[in-house]
Amino acid sequence: MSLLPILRFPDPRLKTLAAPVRNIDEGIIRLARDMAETMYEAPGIGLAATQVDVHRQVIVIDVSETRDRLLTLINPRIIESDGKQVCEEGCLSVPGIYEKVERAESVVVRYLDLAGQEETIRGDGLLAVCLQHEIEHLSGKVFVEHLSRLKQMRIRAKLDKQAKITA
Ligand code: K2U
Ligand code: ZN
Repeated sequence: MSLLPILRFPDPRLKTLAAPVRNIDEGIIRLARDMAETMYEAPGIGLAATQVDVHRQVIVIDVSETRDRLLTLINPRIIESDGKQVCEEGCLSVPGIYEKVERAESVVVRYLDLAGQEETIRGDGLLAVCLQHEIEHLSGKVFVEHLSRLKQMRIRAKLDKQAKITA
């Protein structure tokens, strides 16, 4: 098992479109396992392969209080969405930034599990937010792009300042 380095916004690699997984081989299974380990260690409630600079459609999620309900979704697709909710979001690629984002209240997602079985999951509340947030990463979008241009400029300036201090 290994911890994977997480790309930091505004790294241009975060804008890469992830390719569908055609064959769930040892490499994909190892990637999913390392992503889960990285997510739990961060700690986070979700992680997309894009964030660890692997541009394949794989996400891991665990929104449980007990941190023992891992979901691994391959080639996830939102097939239904309903309602609206506003939730304060964070992102392991945008450390220290938490902003409100409007998203669908509930979603239905079709995906492949690690055994290659087609599954469907309905999520609402935080699970719905996390599913949308992670699936968006696979299309090269980071949650701050939902914010105003002014807010995005302020966030970039803050992260640049942080990077200079820690360099
Ligand atoms: O993509 C990521 O970096 C994962 C986010 C997941 C997230 C999605 C939607 C709303 C909040 C978080 C990280 O887990 S951010 C860290 C975190 C952990 C628990 C609760 C909120 C934020
Ligand atoms: Zn994120």
